[in-house]
Amino acid sequence: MTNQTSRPKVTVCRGIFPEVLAQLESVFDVVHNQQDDVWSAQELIERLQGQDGAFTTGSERISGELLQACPQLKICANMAVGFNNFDLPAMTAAGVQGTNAPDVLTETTADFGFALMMATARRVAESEHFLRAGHWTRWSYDMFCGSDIHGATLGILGMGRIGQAIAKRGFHGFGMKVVYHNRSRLAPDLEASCGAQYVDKATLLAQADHLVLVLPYSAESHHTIGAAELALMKPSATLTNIARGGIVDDAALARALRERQIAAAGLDVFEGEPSVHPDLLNVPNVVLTPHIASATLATRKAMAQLAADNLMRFFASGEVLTPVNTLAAR
Ligand code: 8YV
Repeated sequence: MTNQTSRPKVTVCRGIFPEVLAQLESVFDVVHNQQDDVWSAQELIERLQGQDGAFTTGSERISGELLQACPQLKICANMAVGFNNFDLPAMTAAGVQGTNAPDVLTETTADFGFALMMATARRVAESEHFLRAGHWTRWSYDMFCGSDIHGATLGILGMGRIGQAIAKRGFHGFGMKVVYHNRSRLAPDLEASCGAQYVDKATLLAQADHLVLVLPYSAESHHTIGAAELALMKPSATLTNIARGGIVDDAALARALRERQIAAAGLDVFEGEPSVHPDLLNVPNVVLTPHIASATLATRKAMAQLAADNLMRFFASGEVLTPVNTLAAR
């Protein structure tokens, strides 16, 4: 469909794998950002004006204001499964196709969620800091005692593909009891494959020894875990967030950690990231990672390829592989 005179114009908003960029450059006129600058909202508008498509990551906010300023934009392909950076109603109203990058990151992200939960329960980061600081001078019977994963109760809030993959690890690999809460209950065969039992949110909070958050961010899920929810958890419990910043009230969590209302937390995502609430930096019983749950080379390449495939398919045929909105027929 594409030829030299009518090649669609596409902006790739962040640095990406050179081989994926090369594929895009073979069919589109590309504005790229291989220096990987983080553009302000105004700079993003300027780079998207006159462009037909955008390759975005979770860092680029596609707002109503941007869509108004860029009326020729037809598609935004997100290199992320989450798409809370899209104002989806505004995109749909403007006839802009949105796509995400699901499935290719499920197992990798579940691996990381499990790793972060284990590091949190077994105090891996805290004890490493102790060792590096030269404080390890002798063994003692209760030094860095944490809590068990095997046989414990794993609580999962948000039982989509990643939640189910974490549940399977816990149930089949570690003999955990798995309880979950989700907007909708899974079909019985899916519940059985995860060994998971559906409970209401209060029961989940009260029963979980290790609570993992894997729900999408939206206005409704803002501060799903705040002071009131933390108060329902066991003092011995851990909380792991690999979902999105804003699902947890970070100030309330820092307080709960400092006061040992819960034992520990593992956080890969933060409100206002890459800034991290200063109180979280000052409590020892938290493992902090910089939004890397999907970060293996193979998975990041698959995510970038899927976003690129969505763009190439769209401009070749009008179809996409992984839409997040449905446009009225044009
Ligand atoms: C991305 C993510 O690395 O896919 C998601 O939703 O949170 C991560 O895997 C990040 O959003 C960058 O696009």
